[in-house]
Amino acid sequence: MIRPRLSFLVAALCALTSLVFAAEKPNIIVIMADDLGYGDLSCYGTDSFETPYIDQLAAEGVRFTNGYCSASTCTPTRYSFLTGTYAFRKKGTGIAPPASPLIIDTGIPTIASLLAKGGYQTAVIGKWHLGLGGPEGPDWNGELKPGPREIGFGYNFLLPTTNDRVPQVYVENSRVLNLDPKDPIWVGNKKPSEDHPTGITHRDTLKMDWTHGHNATIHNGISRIGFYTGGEKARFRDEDLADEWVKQSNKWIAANKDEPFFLFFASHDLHVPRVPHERFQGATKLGYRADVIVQLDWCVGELMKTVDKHGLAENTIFVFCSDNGPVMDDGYADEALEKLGDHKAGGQFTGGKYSIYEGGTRTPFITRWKGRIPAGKVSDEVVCTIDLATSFVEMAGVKVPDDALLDSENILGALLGEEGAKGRTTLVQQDNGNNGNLGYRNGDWKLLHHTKKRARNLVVEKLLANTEVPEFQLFDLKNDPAEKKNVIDANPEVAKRMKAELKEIVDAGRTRK
Ligand code: NG6
Ligand code: CA
Repeated sequence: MIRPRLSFLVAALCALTSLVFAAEKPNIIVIMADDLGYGDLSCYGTDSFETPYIDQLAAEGVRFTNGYCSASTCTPTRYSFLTGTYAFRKKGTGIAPPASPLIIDTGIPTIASLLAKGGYQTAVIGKWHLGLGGPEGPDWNGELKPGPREIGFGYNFLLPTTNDRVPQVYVENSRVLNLDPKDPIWVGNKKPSEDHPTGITHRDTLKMDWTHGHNATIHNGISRIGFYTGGEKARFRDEDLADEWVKQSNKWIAANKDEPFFLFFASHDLHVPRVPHERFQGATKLGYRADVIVQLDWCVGELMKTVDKHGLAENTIFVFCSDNGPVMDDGYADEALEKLGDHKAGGQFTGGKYSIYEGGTRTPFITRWKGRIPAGKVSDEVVCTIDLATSFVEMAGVKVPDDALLDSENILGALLGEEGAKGRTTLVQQDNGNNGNLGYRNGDWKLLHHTKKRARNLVVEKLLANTEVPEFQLFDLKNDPAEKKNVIDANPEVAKRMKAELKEIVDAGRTRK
Protein backbone atom coordinates (compact mmCIF):
# COMPACT_ATOMS: atom_id res chain seq x y z
CA MET A 1 0.00 0.00 0.00
CA ILE A 2 2.89 2.33 0.68
CA ARG A 3 4.21 2.23 -2.87
CA PRO A 4 1.20 3.61 -4.70
CA ARG A 5 0.86 6.30 -2.07
CA LEU A 6 4.46 7.34 -2.46
CA SER A 7 4.25 7.45 -6.19
CA PHE A 8 1.03 9.43 -5.86
CA LEU A 9 2.86 11.88 -3.64
CA VAL A 10 5.78 12.09 -6.04
CA ALA A 11 3.43 12.62 -8.94
CA ALA A 12 1.56 15.32 -7.04
CA LEU A 13 4.81 16.99 -6.09
CA CYS A 14 6.01 16.88 -9.69
CA ALA A 15 2.75 18.35 -10.88
CA LEU A 16 3.06 21.11 -8.32
CA THR A 17 6.67 21.91 -9.17
CA SER A 18 5.88 21.94 -12.84
CA LEU A 19 3.02 24.31 -12.09
CA VAL A 20 5.31 26.58 -10.12
CA PHE A 21 7.89 26.22 -12.88
CA ALA A 22 5.32 27.03 -15.52
CA ALA A 23 4.49 30.24 -13.71
CA GLU A 24 8.15 31.24 -13.84
CA LYS A 25 8.82 30.12 -17.37
CA PRO A 26 5.88 31.03 -19.53
CA ASN A 27 6.25 30.68 -23.27
CA ILE A 28 7.31 33.94 -24.89
CA ILE A 29 6.22 35.05 -28.34
CA VAL A 30 7.72 38.32 -29.52
CA ILE A 31 5.99 39.57 -32.67
CA MET A 32 8.04 42.32 -34.27
CA ALA A 33 6.37 44.30 -37.03
CA ASP A 34 8.50 46.03 -39.65
CA ASP A 35 8.16 49.81 -40.16
CA LEU A 36 4.88 50.00 -38.20
CA GLY A 37 4.22 53.49 -36.85
CA TYR A 38 2.64 54.58 -33.57
CA GLY A 39 -0.61 55.51 -35.30
CA ASP A 40 -0.87 52.45 -37.57
CA LEU A 41 -3.32 50.33 -35.54
CA SER A 42 -6.92 50.90 -34.59
CA CYS A 43 -6.07 50.37 -30.91
CA TYR A 44 -3.58 53.24 -31.29
CA GLY A 45 -6.13 55.58 -32.74
CA THR A 46 -6.54 55.14 -36.47
CA ASP A 47 -10.04 54.83 -37.85
CA SER A 48 -8.87 54.47 -41.46
CA PHE A 49 -8.89 50.64 -41.19
CA GLU A 50 -9.35 47.93 -38.57
CA THR A 51 -6.84 45.70 -36.80
CA PRO A 52 -9.18 43.54 -34.70
CA TYR A 53 -6.73 40.86 -33.55
CA ILE A 54 -4.02 43.24 -32.35
CA ASP A 55 -6.78 45.29 -30.73
CA GLN A 56 -7.90 42.12 -28.96
CA LEU A 57 -4.36 41.46 -27.76
CA ALA A 58 -4.30 44.98 -26.31
CA ALA A 59 -7.75 44.60 -24.78
CA GLU A 60 -6.58 41.44 -23.01
CA GLY A 61 -3.27 42.91 -21.89
CA VAL A 62 -1.33 46.14 -21.57
CA ARG A 63 -1.04 48.78 -24.27
CA PHE A 64 1.93 51.08 -23.80
CA THR A 65 1.89 54.74 -24.78
CA ASN A 66 5.64 55.08 -24.18
CA GLY A 67 6.82 51.90 -25.88
CA TYR A 68 9.97 52.10 -27.99
CA CYS A 69 12.30 50.23 -30.23
CA SER A 70 15.89 51.33 -29.75
CA ALA A 71 16.60 52.49 -33.33
CA SER A 72 14.68 53.90 -36.25
CA THR A 73 16.00 51.31 -38.69
CA CYS A 74 15.72 47.59 -38.74
CA THR A 75 19.18 46.11 -38.23
CA PRO A 76 20.19 48.14 -35.15
CA THR A 77 16.83 47.56 -33.41
CA ARG A 78 17.08 43.83 -34.01
CA TYR A 79 20.73 43.82 -32.92
CA SER A 80 19.77 45.56 -29.66
CA PHE A 81 16.75 43.36 -29.05
CA LEU A 82 18.83 40.18 -29.34
CA THR A 83 22.02 41.37 -27.60
CA GLY A 84 20.45 43.74 -25.06
CA THR A 85 23.12 46.27 -26.05
CA TYR A 86 22.72 49.61 -27.81
CA ALA A 87 23.76 49.14 -31.43
CA PHE A 88 25.59 52.49 -31.54
CA ARG A 89 28.24 50.86 -29.38
CA LYS A 90 29.31 48.58 -32.23
CA LYS A 91 30.49 49.51 -35.72
CA GLY A 92 28.80 47.73 -38.60
CA THR A 93 25.34 47.51 -37.05
CA GLY A 94 23.65 49.81 -39.57
CA ILE A 95 21.22 48.54 -42.23
CA ALA A 96 22.79 45.29 -43.46
CA PRO A 97 23.47 44.83 -47.21
CA PRO A 98 22.48 41.57 -49.01
CA ALA A 99 25.91 39.99 -48.61
CA SER A 100 26.48 40.97 -44.98
CA PRO A 101 28.18 38.47 -42.67
CA LEU A 102 26.51 37.83 -39.31
CA ILE A 103 26.98 41.06 -37.35
CA ILE A 104 26.48 39.55 -33.88
CA ASP A 105 29.63 38.05 -32.37
CA THR A 106 29.01 34.36 -31.77
CA GLY A 107 30.72 34.60 -28.40
CA ILE A 108 28.26 36.98 -26.79
CA PRO A 109 25.19 35.86 -24.88
CA THR A 110 21.84 36.81 -26.40
CA ILE A 111 18.23 36.68 -25.27
CA ALA A 112 18.01 33.38 -27.15
CA SER A 113 21.12 31.71 -25.74
CA LEU A 114 20.29 32.82 -22.18
CA LEU A 115 16.68 31.62 -22.40
CA ALA A 116 17.99 28.33 -23.82
CA LYS A 117 20.11 28.07 -20.67
CA GLY A 118 16.90 28.38 -18.71
CA GLY A 119 15.42 25.39 -20.51
CA TYR A 120 13.64 27.23 -23.33
CA GLN A 121 13.27 25.95 -26.87
CA THR A 122 14.06 28.91 -29.10
CA ALA A 123 13.26 29.86 -32.69
CA VAL A 124 13.28 32.82 -35.04
CA ILE A 125 10.83 32.75 -37.92
CA GLY A 126 10.65 35.59 -40.45
CA LYS A 127 12.90 38.45 -41.45
CA TRP A 128 16.47 38.26 -40.16
CA HIS A 129 18.49 41.15 -41.65
CA LEU A 130 21.45 40.65 -39.30
CA GLY A 131 23.73 38.99 -41.84
CA LEU A 132 24.71 35.36 -42.29
CA GLY A 133 28.09 33.67 -42.49
CA GLY A 134 31.64 34.58 -41.53
CA PRO A 135 33.70 37.61 -42.63
CA GLU A 136 33.58 36.47 -46.27
CA GLY A 137 29.75 36.72 -46.17
CA PRO A 138 27.04 34.17 -46.89
CA ASP A 139 27.80 30.96 -48.78
CA TRP A 140 24.36 30.68 -50.37
CA ASN A 141 25.03 27.23 -51.83
CA GLY A 142 26.67 25.80 -48.76
CA GLU A 143 26.28 26.22 -45.02
CA LEU A 144 25.07 29.64 -43.93
CA LYS A 145 27.08 29.67 -40.75
CA PRO A 146 27.35 31.39 -38.38
CA GLY A 147 23.71 32.38 -38.19
CA PRO A 148 20.89 32.34 -35.64
CA ARG A 149 21.80 28.86 -34.43
CA GLU A 150 25.30 30.01 -33.51
CA ILE A 151 23.90 32.75 -31.26
CA GLY A 152 21.37 30.71 -29.33
CA PHE A 153 18.38 29.90 -31.54
CA GLY A 154 17.57 26.22 -31.78
CA TYR A 155 15.64 26.66 -35.00
CA ASN A 156 15.31 29.28 -37.71
CA PHE A 157 13.19 29.76 -40.80
CA LEU A 158 14.24 33.00 -42.42
CA LEU A 159 13.98 35.61 -45.03
CA PRO A 160 17.73 36.24 -44.89
CA THR A 161 17.86 40.01 -45.42
CA THR A 162 14.86 42.21 -46.09
CA ASN A 163 12.69 41.56 -49.09
CA ASP A 164 13.74 44.57 -51.14
CA ARG A 165 17.22 43.02 -51.12
CA VAL A 166 18.22 39.84 -52.94
CA PRO A 167 17.82 36.84 -52.79
CA GLN A 168 14.13 35.80 -52.44
CA VAL A 169 14.74 32.42 -50.79
CA TYR A 170 14.00 30.88 -47.41
CA VAL A 171 16.79 29.75 -45.13
CA GLU A 172 15.93 26.87 -42.84
CA ASN A 173 18.58 26.40 -40.19
CA SER A 174 21.85 26.71 -42.12
CA ARG A 175 20.68 26.06 -45.67
CA VAL A 176 18.65 27.63 -48.44
CA LEU A 177 15.43 25.61 -48.60
CA ASN A 178 14.65 23.65 -51.79
CA LEU A 179 17.90 24.60 -53.47
CA ASP A 180 18.68 22.45 -56.47
CA PRO A 181 22.48 21.90 -56.54
CA LYS A 182 22.28 21.88 -60.32
CA ASP A 183 21.00 25.46 -60.22
CA PRO A 184 23.25 27.24 -57.72
CA ILE A 185 22.51 30.75 -56.52
CA TRP A 186 24.87 33.57 -57.33
CA VAL A 187 24.50 36.85 -55.42
CA GLY A 188 26.60 39.94 -56.07
CA ASN A 189 26.82 43.71 -56.29
CA LYS A 190 27.52 43.92 -60.02
CA LYS A 191 25.41 43.01 -63.00
CA PRO A 192 26.38 39.40 -63.81
CA SER A 193 26.06 39.78 -67.59
CA GLU A 194 25.31 42.46 -70.15
CA ASP A 195 21.83 41.10 -70.85
CA HIS A 196 20.82 40.50 -67.20
CA PRO A 197 17.34 42.12 -66.90
CA THR A 198 17.13 44.87 -64.30
CA GLY A 199 14.61 47.39 -63.06
CA ILE A 200 16.28 49.89 -65.39
CA THR A 201 16.47 47.86 -68.60
CA HIS A 202 13.10 46.14 -68.14
CA ARG A 203 11.21 48.79 -66.24
CA ASP A 204 8.10 48.44 -68.40
CA THR A 205 7.69 44.78 -67.34
CA LEU A 206 7.53 45.50 -63.60
CA LYS A 207 4.35 44.89 -61.64
CA MET A 208 5.45 47.45 -59.06
CA ASP A 209 7.67 50.31 -60.17
CA TRP A 210 10.61 51.59 -58.12
CA THR A 211 11.06 55.22 -57.08
CA HIS A 212 14.60 55.25 -55.69
CA GLY A 213 17.22 52.48 -55.53
CA HIS A 214 15.68 49.02 -55.93
CA ASN A 215 16.42 48.87 -59.64
CA ALA A 216 18.69 45.81 -59.94
CA THR A 217 17.63 42.13 -60.36
CA ILE A 218 13.95 41.49 -61.03
CA HIS A 219 12.08 38.69 -59.29
CA ASN A 220 8.30 38.22 -59.33
CA GLY A 221 7.95 41.41 -61.37
CA ILE A 222 9.69 43.52 -58.71
CA SER A 223 13.24 44.82 -58.98
CA ARG A 224 15.43 44.76 -55.86
CA ILE A 225 18.64 45.98 -54.26
CA GLY A 226 21.50 43.75 -55.49
CA PHE A 227 21.89 41.13 -58.20
CA TYR A 228 21.34 37.39 -58.27
CA THR A 229 20.87 34.48 -60.58
CA GLY A 230 19.91 30.82 -60.16
CA GLY A 231 18.13 29.06 -57.32
CA GLU A 232 14.89 29.17 -59.32
CA LYS A 233 13.22 26.31 -57.41
CA ALA A 234 14.10 27.86 -54.07
CA ARG A 235 12.52 31.24 -54.79
CA PHE A 236 9.32 32.33 -53.08
CA ARG A 237 6.50 34.61 -54.13
CA ASP A 238 6.34 37.83 -52.10
CA GLU A 239 2.59 37.28 -51.75
CA ASP A 240 3.16 34.11 -49.71
CA LEU A 241 5.59 35.33 -47.03
CA ALA A 242 3.06 36.05 -44.28
CA ASP A 243 1.31 32.71 -44.77
CA GLU A 244 4.64 30.93 -44.61
CA TRP A 245 5.64 32.56 -41.30
CA VAL A 246 2.33 31.50 -39.79
CA LYS A 247 2.56 27.97 -41.16
CA GLN A 248 6.11 27.46 -39.91
CA SER A 249 5.31 29.01 -36.52
CA ASN A 250 2.29 26.77 -36.05
CA LYS A 251 4.40 23.75 -36.88
CA TRP A 252 7.18 24.77 -34.52
CA ILE A 253 4.82 25.63 -31.65
CA ALA A 254 3.05 22.27 -32.01
CA ALA A 255 6.39 20.48 -31.85
CA ASN A 256 7.61 22.46 -28.83
CA LYS A 257 4.44 23.05 -26.84
CA ASP A 258 5.39 20.73 -23.99
CA GLU A 259 8.45 22.73 -23.01
CA PRO A 260 8.84 26.43 -22.39
CA PHE A 261 9.48 28.13 -25.72
CA PHE A 262 10.63 31.47 -27.04
CA LEU A 263 9.50 32.37 -30.55
CA PHE A 264 10.74 35.51 -32.28
CA PHE A 265 8.12 36.06 -34.97
CA ALA A 266 9.77 38.61 -37.26
CA SER A 267 7.10 39.73 -39.70
CA HIS A 268 8.17 41.38 -42.95
CA ASP A 269 4.99 43.46 -43.01
CA LEU A 270 4.93 46.39 -43.66
CA HIS A 271 8.40 46.74 -45.15
CA VAL A 272 8.79 47.42 -48.89
CA PRO A 273 8.06 45.92 -51.29
CA ARG A 274 4.60 45.81 -49.76
CA VAL A 275 2.96 42.90 -51.54
CA PRO A 276 -0.04 41.47 -49.70
CA HIS A 277 -1.42 38.05 -50.48
CA GLU A 278 -4.17 38.26 -53.10
CA ARG A 279 -6.83 37.81 -50.41
CA PHE A 280 -5.66 40.97 -48.63
CA GLN A 281 -5.19 43.10 -51.73
CA GLY A 282 -7.78 45.85 -51.44
CA ALA A 283 -8.58 44.99 -47.80
CA THR A 284 -8.39 48.72 -47.06
CA LYS A 285 -8.97 51.90 -49.02
CA LEU A 286 -5.39 53.00 -48.35
CA GLY A 287 -3.55 50.71 -50.76
CA TYR A 288 -0.96 48.02 -50.09
CA ARG A 289 0.71 49.76 -47.14
CA ALA A 290 -2.44 49.38 -45.05
CA ASP A 291 -3.45 46.08 -46.69
CA VAL A 292 -0.29 44.48 -45.30
CA ILE A 293 -1.09 45.89 -41.86
CA VAL A 294 -4.37 43.96 -42.06
CA GLN A 295 -2.35 40.93 -43.19
CA LEU A 296 -0.05 41.36 -40.19
CA ASP A 297 -3.12 41.60 -37.97
CA TRP A 298 -4.34 38.31 -39.43
CA CYS A 299 -0.95 36.70 -38.56
CA VAL A 300 -1.30 37.88 -34.96
CA GLY A 301 -4.80 36.38 -34.85
CA GLU A 302 -3.53 33.07 -36.19
CA LEU A 303 -0.81 32.90 -33.53
CA MET A 304 -3.35 33.68 -30.81
CA LYS A 305 -5.59 30.90 -32.12
CA THR A 306 -2.71 28.44 -32.18
CA VAL A 307 -1.82 29.24 -28.60
CA ASP A 308 -5.50 28.83 -27.61
CA LYS A 309 -5.77 25.56 -29.50
CA HIS A 310 -2.91 24.08 -27.49
CA GLY A 311 -4.38 25.42 -24.25
CA LEU A 312 -1.36 27.67 -23.70
CA ALA A 313 -2.96 31.12 -23.48
CA GLU A 314 -2.50 31.37 -19.71
CA ASN A 315 1.07 30.21 -19.99
CA THR A 316 2.25 32.41 -22.83
CA ILE A 317 3.44 36.01 -22.87
CA PHE A 318 2.82 37.83 -26.13
CA VAL A 319 4.81 40.94 -26.92
CA PHE A 320 3.80 42.93 -29.96
CA CYS A 321 6.22 45.65 -31.11
CA SER A 322 7.80 47.28 -34.16
CA ASP A 323 11.39 47.68 -35.35
CA ASN A 324 11.12 51.36 -36.33
CA GLY A 325 8.63 54.05 -37.18
CA PRO A 326 6.73 54.64 -40.41
CA VAL A 327 7.78 55.68 -43.89
CA MET A 328 5.64 56.19 -46.98
CA ASP A 329 7.81 56.05 -50.11
CA ASP A 330 10.68 53.74 -49.19
CA GLY A 331 11.62 52.98 -52.77
CA TYR A 332 8.55 51.62 -54.57
CA ALA A 333 5.54 53.28 -56.17
CA ASP A 334 2.84 51.52 -54.13
CA GLU A 335 0.55 54.54 -53.67
CA ALA A 336 1.18 54.64 -49.91
CA LEU A 337 1.06 58.40 -49.97
CA GLU A 338 -1.53 58.94 -52.68
CA LYS A 339 -4.09 56.82 -50.83
CA LEU A 340 -3.15 57.88 -47.30
CA GLY A 341 -6.10 60.21 -46.74
CA ASP A 342 -5.98 61.64 -43.24
CA HIS A 343 -4.35 58.57 -41.68
CA LYS A 344 -1.48 59.58 -39.37
CA ALA A 345 1.00 56.69 -39.48
CA GLY A 346 3.19 58.22 -36.77
CA GLY A 347 0.28 59.34 -34.61
CA GLN A 348 0.95 62.74 -33.12
CA PHE A 349 4.73 62.35 -33.30
CA THR A 350 7.24 64.03 -35.56
CA GLY A 351 9.56 61.96 -37.76
CA GLY A 352 9.48 58.29 -38.68
CA LYS A 353 11.85 55.63 -39.94
CA TYR A 354 15.47 56.99 -40.07
CA SER A 355 14.65 59.67 -37.49
CA ILE A 356 15.63 60.25 -33.88
CA TYR A 357 12.51 62.29 -33.30
CA GLU A 358 9.89 60.34 -31.37
CA GLY A 359 8.15 59.06 -34.51
CA GLY A 360 11.26 57.04 -35.38
CA THR A 361 11.22 54.84 -32.31
CA ARG A 362 8.00 55.45 -30.33
CA THR A 363 5.98 52.57 -31.71
CA PRO A 364 3.10 50.27 -30.78
CA PHE A 365 4.00 48.07 -27.81
CA ILE A 366 1.57 45.55 -26.33
CA THR A 367 1.97 42.70 -23.85
CA ARG A 368 -0.51 39.98 -23.00
CA TRP A 369 -0.33 37.16 -20.49
CA LYS A 370 -3.83 35.91 -19.91
CA GLY A 371 -4.72 35.48 -16.28
CA ARG A 372 -1.57 37.28 -15.15
CA ILE A 373 -1.54 40.67 -16.85
CA PRO A 374 -4.41 43.03 -16.09
CA ALA A 375 -6.70 43.16 -19.11
CA GLY A 376 -7.29 46.42 -20.91
CA LYS A 377 -4.62 48.39 -19.08
CA VAL A 378 -3.00 51.40 -20.71
CA SER A 379 0.45 52.09 -19.31
CA ASP A 380 2.52 55.27 -19.66
CA GLU A 381 5.70 53.61 -18.39
CA VAL A 382 8.72 53.82 -20.71
CA VAL A 383 9.51 50.36 -22.08
CA CYS A 384 11.84 49.39 -24.92
CA THR A 385 12.50 46.30 -27.02
CA ILE A 386 16.07 46.33 -25.68
CA ASP A 387 14.72 45.46 -22.20
CA LEU A 388 12.96 42.26 -23.19
CA ALA A 389 16.24 40.35 -22.90
CA THR A 390 17.13 41.01 -19.24
CA SER A 391 13.48 41.09 -18.15
CA PHE A 392 12.66 37.66 -19.58
CA VAL A 393 16.01 36.01 -18.91
CA GLU A 394 15.84 36.94 -15.22
CA MET A 395 12.18 35.90 -15.10
CA ALA A 396 13.33 32.48 -16.30
CA GLY A 397 15.70 32.33 -13.34
CA VAL A 398 18.88 32.67 -15.41
CA LYS A 399 21.60 34.95 -14.13
CA VAL A 400 22.67 37.49 -16.74
CA PRO A 401 26.48 37.41 -17.00
CA ASP A 402 27.97 40.73 -15.95
CA ASP A 403 29.48 41.39 -19.37
CA ALA A 404 26.30 40.66 -21.35
CA LEU A 405 23.08 42.54 -22.21
CA LEU A 406 24.89 45.78 -21.45
CA ASP A 407 21.96 48.18 -21.79
CA SER A 408 18.99 45.92 -21.11
CA GLU A 409 17.10 46.66 -17.90
CA ASN A 410 14.89 44.32 -15.93
CA ILE A 411 11.54 46.11 -16.14
CA LEU A 412 9.46 42.94 -15.99
CA GLY A 413 6.96 44.45 -13.55
CA ALA A 414 6.24 47.32 -15.94
CA LEU A 415 6.04 44.95 -18.90
CA LEU A 416 3.48 42.89 -17.00
CA GLY A 417 1.49 45.99 -16.10
CA GLU A 418 2.02 45.56 -12.36
CA GLU A 419 0.65 48.37 -10.23
CA GLY A 420 3.39 50.84 -9.28
CA ALA A 421 6.10 49.04 -11.29
CA LYS A 422 8.44 51.43 -13.05
CA GLY A 423 9.78 51.34 -16.59
CA ARG A 424 13.02 52.96 -17.72
CA THR A 425 14.03 56.42 -16.57
CA THR A 426 16.47 57.03 -19.41
CA LEU A 427 16.56 55.89 -23.03
CA VAL A 428 18.93 56.47 -25.93
CA GLN A 429 17.36 56.49 -29.40
CA GLN A 430 19.44 56.12 -32.56
CA ASP A 431 18.77 56.15 -36.28
CA ASN A 432 21.13 53.96 -38.29
CA GLY A 433 24.60 52.62 -37.60
CA ASN A 434 26.85 54.61 -35.33
CA ASN A 435 26.90 57.95 -37.10
CA GLY A 436 26.53 59.84 -33.83
CA ASN A 437 22.92 61.00 -34.19
CA LEU A 438 21.30 60.26 -30.87
CA GLY A 439 18.11 61.11 -29.05
CA TYR A 440 18.25 60.97 -25.28
CA ARG A 441 15.19 60.82 -23.09
CA ASN A 442 15.24 61.28 -19.33
CA GLY A 443 11.78 61.56 -17.79
CA ASP A 444 9.90 64.08 -19.89
CA TRP A 445 13.02 65.77 -21.26
CA LYS A 446 14.35 64.80 -24.65
CA LEU A 447 17.68 65.92 -26.06
CA LEU A 448 18.34 65.54 -29.79
CA HIS A 449 21.85 65.52 -31.19
CA HIS A 450 22.14 65.67 -35.00
CA THR A 451 25.90 65.67 -35.55
CA LYS A 452 25.63 67.05 -39.10
CA LYS A 453 22.61 69.26 -38.40
CA ARG A 454 20.57 67.21 -40.83
CA ALA A 455 17.40 65.28 -40.05
CA ARG A 456 15.85 62.61 -42.27
CA ASN A 457 12.16 61.71 -42.70
CA LEU A 458 11.08 64.50 -40.40
CA VAL A 459 7.83 64.71 -42.31
CA VAL A 460 6.76 61.10 -42.76
CA GLU A 461 4.61 61.95 -45.75
CA LYS A 462 7.70 63.16 -47.57
CA LEU A 463 10.99 61.29 -47.26
CA LEU A 464 13.29 64.30 -46.88
CA ALA A 465 16.93 63.52 -46.29
CA ASN A 466 18.11 66.98 -45.55
CA THR A 467 15.93 69.04 -43.28
CA GLU A 468 18.26 71.43 -41.55
CA VAL A 469 18.03 71.30 -37.76
CA PRO A 470 20.17 72.70 -34.94
CA GLU A 471 22.91 70.37 -33.75
CA PHE A 472 21.35 70.16 -30.29
CA GLN A 473 17.67 70.56 -29.42
CA LEU A 474 15.72 70.09 -26.22
CA PHE A 475 12.06 69.22 -25.97
CA ASP A 476 9.60 68.84 -23.13
CA LEU A 477 7.71 65.71 -24.16
CA LYS A 478 5.02 66.22 -21.53
CA ASN A 479 3.83 69.52 -22.96
CA ASP A 480 5.19 69.06 -26.45
CA PRO A 481 5.11 65.38 -27.46
CA ALA A 482 5.33 66.39 -31.12
CA GLU A 483 8.75 68.01 -30.53
CA LYS A 484 7.78 71.26 -32.20
CA LYS A 485 9.15 73.76 -29.71
CA ASN A 486 12.88 73.60 -29.10
CA VAL A 487 13.36 74.93 -25.55
CA ILE A 488 17.12 74.54 -25.31
CA ASP A 489 17.80 78.27 -24.88
CA ALA A 490 15.27 78.61 -22.09
CA ASN A 491 16.69 75.62 -20.18
CA PRO A 492 20.50 75.81 -20.38
CA GLU A 493 21.04 73.88 -17.14
CA VAL A 494 18.82 70.99 -18.20
CA ALA A 495 20.53 70.89 -21.60
CA LYS A 496 23.96 70.85 -19.97
CA ARG A 497 22.98 68.02 -17.64
CA MET A 498 21.35 66.00 -20.45
CA LYS A 499 24.41 66.41 -22.70
CA ALA A 500 26.70 65.28 -19.87
CA GLU A 501 24.49 62.27 -19.10
CA LEU A 502 24.37 61.21 -22.73
CA LYS A 503 28.15 61.53 -23.03
CA GLU A 504 28.56 59.45 -19.88
CA ILE A 505 26.25 56.72 -21.27
CA VAL A 506 28.19 56.61 -24.53
CA ASP A 507 31.61 56.67 -22.83
CA ALA A 508 30.78 54.15 -20.12
CA GLY A 509 30.10 51.43 -22.70
CA ARG A 510 27.11 50.18 -20.75
CA THR A 511 24.13 51.27 -18.69
CA ARG A 512 23.00 48.02 -17.04
CA LYS A 513 24.04 48.13 -13.40
C1 NG6 B 1 17.38 51.77 -47.30
C2 NG6 B 1 16.50 51.45 -48.50
C3 NG6 B 1 15.09 51.23 -48.00
C4 NG6 B 1 15.08 50.15 -46.93
C5 NG6 B 1 16.05 50.50 -45.82
C6 NG6 B 1 16.15 49.41 -44.79
C7 NG6 B 1 17.16 52.56 -50.62
C8 NG6 B 1 17.11 53.82 -51.45
N1 NG6 B 1 16.52 52.59 -49.45
O1 NG6 B 1 18.70 51.92 -47.72
O2 NG6 B 1 14.27 50.88 -49.06
O3 NG6 B 1 15.43 48.93 -47.49
O4 NG6 B 1 17.33 50.71 -46.36
O5 NG6 B 1 14.99 49.31 -44.07
O6 NG6 B 1 17.76 51.59 -51.05
S1 NG6 B 1 15.01 48.51 -42.72
O7 NG6 B 1 13.68 48.67 -42.16
O8 NG6 B 1 15.30 47.15 -43.05
O9 NG6 B 1 16.01 49.14 -41.88
CA1 CA C 1 12.19 48.16 -40.38
